[in-house]
Amino acid sequence: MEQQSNFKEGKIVKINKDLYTVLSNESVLSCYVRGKLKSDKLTVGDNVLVDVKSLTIEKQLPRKNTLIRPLISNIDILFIVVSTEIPAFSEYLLDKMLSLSIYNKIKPVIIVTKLDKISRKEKLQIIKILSYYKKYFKVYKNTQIRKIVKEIKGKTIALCGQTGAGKSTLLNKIDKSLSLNTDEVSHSLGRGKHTTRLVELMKVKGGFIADTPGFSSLDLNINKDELKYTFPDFNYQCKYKSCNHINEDGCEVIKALNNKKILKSRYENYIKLLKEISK
Ligand SMILES: Nc1nc2c(ncn2[C@@H]2O[C@H](COP(=O)(O)OP(=O)(O)OP(=O)(O)O)[C@@H](O)[C@H]2O)c(=O)[nH]1
Ligand SMILES: [Mg+2]
Ligand SMILES: [Zn+2]
Repeated sequence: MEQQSNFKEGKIVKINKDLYTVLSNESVLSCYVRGKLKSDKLTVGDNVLVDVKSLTIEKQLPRKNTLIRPLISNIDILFIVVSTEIPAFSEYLLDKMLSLSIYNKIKPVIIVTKLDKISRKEKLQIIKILSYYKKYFKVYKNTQIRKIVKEIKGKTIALCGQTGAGKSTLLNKIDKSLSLNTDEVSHSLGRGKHTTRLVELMKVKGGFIADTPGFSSLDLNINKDELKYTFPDFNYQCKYKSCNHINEDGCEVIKALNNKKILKSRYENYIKLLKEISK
């Protein structure tokens, strides 16, 4: 019994070479990994058992999910940060991140930034598009901090979105004490400069949040026949249960598309993603 009290459960919040920072209750432990445990299998977000005497990670607890690039586990919510200008609004990246999130059983929350930088006309266009997404997903502006904070308590959250989209800026607004580095976007590149480099979980507003390095590409390892289930707006009963909504007989999704019930760009991005998977 006495031996067992040496072990404490905690969460890996940072990995720097072979040093693992584990948060256990309120204590921060700097740990190494026990030899027999394959250290390359541990990621930020892993729940582990730590021997607090020797400060070694002894055991990895079961995982809920893992995201690659950024490599992180046990995510409950993905804050998908989408910029409206520099980097430009991309329905394709948004749809890709939504699919990835749903496929990994992560609740997606869309957060729109830089609405202050675009013209009234552009803003109306984007708001119209977002009103479609609102039927199926949570959508906030980055100015709606109070609403965003309500999502955080008790959850582990990763931020994703292109470099320069405003992820770190958003986190700084959520918790002013964080003072994360943010940077001007590069105007010649029309995007950010990957200001954030390490993946790290931070204790914020009663939950854990990881600011992540921005990425312009995303690995999509989704099964081709399962992609359709990551589009909640495609939930129509087609003639054939195996229908992939391409050109099958009696496809209700294509019918809904033609009746303008499905956003055209959503359907186009679905086909584009299917092609990307099939490559
Ligand atoms: N006008 C305006 N500028 C913003 C907004 N959000 C972020 N920015 C600016 O956009 C630039 C990039 O913001 P960051 O927060 O560094 O972007 P990031 O997503 O963390 O970028 P990476 O760390 O490279 O992935 C900074 O100059 C911010 O001040 C916004 O809502 N409006
Ligand atoms: Mg950043
Ligand atoms: Zn169909």
